[in-house]
Amino acid sequence: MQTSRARVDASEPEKTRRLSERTLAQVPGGVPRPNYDRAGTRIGTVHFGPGAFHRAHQAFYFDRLLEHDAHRAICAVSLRASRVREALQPQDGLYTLLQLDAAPTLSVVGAIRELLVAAEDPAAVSRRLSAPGTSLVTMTVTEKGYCLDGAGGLDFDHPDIRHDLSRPETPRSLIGWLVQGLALRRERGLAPFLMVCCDNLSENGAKLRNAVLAFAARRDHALAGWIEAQARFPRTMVDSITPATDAALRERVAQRLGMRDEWPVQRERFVQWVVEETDCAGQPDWASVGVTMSRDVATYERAKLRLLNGAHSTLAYVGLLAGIESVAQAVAHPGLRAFIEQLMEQDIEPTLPAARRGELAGYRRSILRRFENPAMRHLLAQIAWDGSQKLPIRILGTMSDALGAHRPLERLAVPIAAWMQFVRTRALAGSPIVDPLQTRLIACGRRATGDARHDLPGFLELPGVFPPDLAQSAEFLRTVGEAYERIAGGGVLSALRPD
Ligand code: CS2
Repeated sequence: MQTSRARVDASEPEKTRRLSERTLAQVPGGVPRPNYDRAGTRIGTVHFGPGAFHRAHQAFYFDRLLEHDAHRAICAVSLRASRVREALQPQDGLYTLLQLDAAPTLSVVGAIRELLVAAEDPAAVSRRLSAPGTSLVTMTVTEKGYCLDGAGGLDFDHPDIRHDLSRPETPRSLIGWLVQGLALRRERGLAPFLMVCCDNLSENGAKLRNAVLAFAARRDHALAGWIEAQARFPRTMVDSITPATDAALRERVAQRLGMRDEWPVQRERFVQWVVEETDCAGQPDWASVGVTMSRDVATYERAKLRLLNGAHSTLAYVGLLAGIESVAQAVAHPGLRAFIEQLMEQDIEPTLPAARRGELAGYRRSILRRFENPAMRHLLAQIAWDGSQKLPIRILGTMSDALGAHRPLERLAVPIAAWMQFVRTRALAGSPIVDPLQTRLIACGRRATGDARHDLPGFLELPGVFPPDLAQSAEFLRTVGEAYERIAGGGVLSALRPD
């Protein structure tokens, strides 16, 4: 990245001054900034999907790593959209992170040294992926970015996957890019990079591995064999609540810095990253910056996805139907609070591995405290995005386990029914639904009448959402149908109370 080292003109008005290498020295003394020589760092990591979560989470850890390992700087690659590059390139990759709690703190993060948009400059992305210095590829492309089908395998009918198989050198999908990068490294006699999925998928490492191998096998069997033998895809659990950037944050940061930052990010102070230990050479010293290395990521991951994310999605759909705006407001609502506590304790926790049962009550309480954070305005509407992709991981897996163990489904059915009613309400109001299945969801919602027998089949036929064990279960249909009709008839809060 080109950085301008010209002196700052002292007369430059504060309003127009912008965060960059050139103005970094003007950042007020109390705001921590990169504690290393940025110009002396080297790119060792390619990250796909540099949204707010990546910048608030992984890049924060890597900023610390760079203090003692200069070869870990990040090349941030957006697959299509150029907004992040447009905001951060003029800032030489610098941005601010606000940590929200009773005493909020601001810091400048410098780990991103290069910003690329794959659709605009595929050659540059290929160069980075095949560079000898690149040892790590990380990603946060959200659930839908992996192009998986309902069974968790690669969806060969996905338009991006079809495109990438016909034009493998200029891919559109993450999976296409990973395989292209690996193919180039193999040709050049380089070892594969370590691939670290940082999305909220269950068994994220294995799903990524299967998708990469399936795609590679369609391209070239020898390549697939090489990846299978040599590449590693550790499983991870990532956690930090990251409300989307809004005008209030930009203004707050500008006031404190005395200069503009086009895209600051914010998160709660709590941050956690658990990475599976693998035998791959050349890894960063994860533990030195607070990453937990574990051979048992499954336990952390399942507890987090089901308890935190499951509760989040429940609060989102139930809360929005009740006219509530934020997570903190939702957990302050007495009826909703009691419901979510019961759901977590009585319905979700029994499906989690017994080994950690003793710790679950404390974990549940800590999650609820995090949701209450008065310094954070985390909009339920943000969590409600992509329900068709999130609910299978966050709630439906718990329901399958509960069904298998002959445990009750009544409470677990409520978030599913609330999601269907949320879709119906938005579709009838002509409001957009942010979801890769948006067109089908709007059609389902428009046809819906409020009668479960009429409406449920349309939802159950959505591709890749409802696993067969649930879609064919009379108990599942009964409990979701009853919750759905109670919401339609008496409002969402009536579905939370026991009969
Ligand atoms: C949230 C998550 O937006 C959502 O769907 O549930 O982003 C959640 O805040 C994070 O997973 C917390 O680590």
